[in-house]
Amino acid sequence: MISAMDVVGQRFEEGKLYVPQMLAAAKTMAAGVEVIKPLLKGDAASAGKMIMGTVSGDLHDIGKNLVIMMIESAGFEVIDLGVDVPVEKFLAAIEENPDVNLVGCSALLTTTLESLKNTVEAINKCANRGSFKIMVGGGPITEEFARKIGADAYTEDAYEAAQAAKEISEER
Ligand code: B1M
Repeated sequence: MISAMDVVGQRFEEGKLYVPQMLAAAKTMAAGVEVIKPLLKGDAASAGKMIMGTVSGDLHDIGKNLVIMMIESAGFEVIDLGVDVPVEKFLAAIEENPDVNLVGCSALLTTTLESLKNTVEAINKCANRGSFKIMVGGGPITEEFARKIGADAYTEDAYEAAQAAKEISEER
């Protein structure tokens, strides 16, 4: 399904597909993901708690939802803040959940990289910053950019995200 989405993205870039078709592809993929979801059984033991959202200005949520699905199946409880999440909402969720182990931010547009940077910078100033790790991911993000903005981990896909979640939450 991800490869098919890449084809949709490529055709959109070439002007052969438009936003409505891109949206239809997204809805189709979301329906497919719902079929897979019950097959991924979560670990009964709680590995920890994660807060996750797509940053302000960005409406893409399929990648975020896949990451959530994999991280839940690795035994984490995930609080999904949704899409277009303002910095204040991330900060409020962190304050309301002092036992949080991981905060994840997703960004899919080059235009929302700035928003990701602002979000991570603000989260880095939280009083309890030492008690959780920040993970970022999404198309335009690189390892170098993630490090530069002060995130603890960058992963390219949902599988790697779940592996990293387990590893870095154990580092605490
Ligand atoms: Co949008 N869109 N889109 N779009 N869209 C892209 C991202 C784009 C690359 C298409 C293209 O031009 N080739 C392009 C961005 C270009 C850029 O900035 N460089 C683009 C654009 C331009 C736009 C609009 C501006 C179009 C317009 O309106 N003119 C607009 C922006 C709206 C907004 O957000 N403000 C827009 C809108 C939309 C739809 C709403 C129609 C729809 C999204 C619907 C939805 O998500 N519910 C949509 C779609 C479907 C796409 C493409 C085709 C597919 C995205 C997707 O779901 N991929 C996309 C092209 C592409 O990606 N090939 C495109 C599948 C998904 C599983 O992959 O999201 O990358 P991905 O997630 C991966 C990894 O990135 C990673 O793991 C995931 C799973 O392996 N990951 C993380 C993601 N988050 C992570 C977090 C982590 C770790 C890993 O830790 C916390």
